[in-house]
Amino acid sequence: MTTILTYGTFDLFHFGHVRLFARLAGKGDRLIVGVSTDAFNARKGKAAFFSYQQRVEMVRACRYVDQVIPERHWDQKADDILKYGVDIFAMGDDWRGHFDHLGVHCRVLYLPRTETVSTTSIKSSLAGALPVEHG
Ligand code: C2G
Repeated sequence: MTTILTYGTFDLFHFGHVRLFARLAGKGDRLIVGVSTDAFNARKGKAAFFSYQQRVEMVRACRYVDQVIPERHWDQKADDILKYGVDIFAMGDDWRGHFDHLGVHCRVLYLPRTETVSTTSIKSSLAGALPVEHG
């Protein structure tokens, strides 16, 4: 069984997140998603619109996701990889290079982001600043 692990805030859950999960699910048998807690987001300098529990509820409801775990700090990844027997650690390519060190434990993949959407662009559009591109 091939287990895949990824992490994120997943605020304003959108099709960019879904497409990432769909691509990851296609590469293995089990997809585990680490959702950043509100406290960790504060350390990341991110203020999510939805709470941790609300974001977990949405991610857990996604058909491609098999398990959701909390992401509480930057350096839990290696422990999680070993704990869950992860074969592939994957992130969107805005993180390219940041997690190469985890290559001693498992394969590390960076997948192209979905460029036509982001939580930031959604917030800006809702604030009346920018139209949300649909592509
Ligand atoms: N993503 C994507 N396409 C988008 C938006 C996001 O593929 N249009 C991907 C990102 O590349 C990332 C994941 O979705 O791999 C989650 O993105 P965020 O919720 O913004 O998470 P981030 O703030 O990058 O936190 O330890 C890792 C961090 O928790 C990642």
